[in-house]
Amino acid sequence: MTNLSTNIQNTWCPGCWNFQILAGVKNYLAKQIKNEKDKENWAMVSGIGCHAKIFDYINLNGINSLHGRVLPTCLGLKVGNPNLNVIGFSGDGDAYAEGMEHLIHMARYNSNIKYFVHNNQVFALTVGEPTPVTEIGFKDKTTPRGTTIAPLNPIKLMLAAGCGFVARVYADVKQVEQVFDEAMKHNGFAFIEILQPCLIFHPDIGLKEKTYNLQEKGHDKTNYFEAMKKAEEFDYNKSEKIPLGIFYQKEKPVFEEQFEQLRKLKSEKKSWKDLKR
Ligand SMILES: Cc1ncc(C[n+]2csc(CCOP(=O)(O)OP(=O)(O)O)c2C)c(N)n1
Repeated sequence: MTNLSTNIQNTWCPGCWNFQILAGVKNYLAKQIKNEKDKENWAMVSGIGCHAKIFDYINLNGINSLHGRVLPTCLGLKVGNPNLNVIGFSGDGDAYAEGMEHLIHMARYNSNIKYFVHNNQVFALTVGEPTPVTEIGFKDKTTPRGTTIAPLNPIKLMLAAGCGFVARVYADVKQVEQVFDEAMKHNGFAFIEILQPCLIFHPDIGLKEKTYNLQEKGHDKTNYFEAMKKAEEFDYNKSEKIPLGIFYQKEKPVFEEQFEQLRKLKSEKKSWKDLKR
């Protein structure tokens, strides 16, 4: 057994749903990483925000990147060493505001990166301003009369952008561990949105009791149009039900597999540092 914990003091609020995400991720990693050598096969990247503190609480190599720049950092790691399992963590602000352009293009590029978005519907670390997925009517100090701008639907957006693995889970340790496992079996970019209410600035507005599992209802995850229909069910303002699970999965050409040099590095289990200049 290798130690995936760190001795850094955890500064998330007591009871924060991020603890569930942390536990789910660590549970999965603990099954894959048996010793210090195995750890060399993994790298993690986080953005900036409450979610990003996960970087401090998992004993893995990686980069605590800039706000909104998780995906280009992940891509750099992957291209530098295509043998690495690269996992990224963003908040909804990080992914859908500051990092939006990277998200859309990563869906197109389809690098084999697993990407978790901790969606608490606010910029939490900066004390609760609305993000692109905050519901209409939400009030904070910057929007005392309530937001009026319609939230976007990230699942629909990812489907439209060509993402080959589109999933949503609630911040529940088991759901996170399970979807991580499914995402790792997928060769390509995996987009995983995690509903992670913020206890202080955006508590659960009745979301959890509306959730149901797509796979338990026999959803065909290979059917793009069914996936779009399911994505429509939840729009943050007036949904009766919230689908969770894998909306869509389809293998597509993977970015790093399209370059001879990178294919060679992968088959020889090498990285750029092994190449002669
Ligand atoms: C380029 C840039 N813009 C703004 C900030 C300020 N900032 C730091 S954390 C943060 C909010 C992060 O929100 P989110 O990504 O949703 O993560 P959360 O804190 O909710 O987990 C912001 C706006 C920054 N650090 N860098």
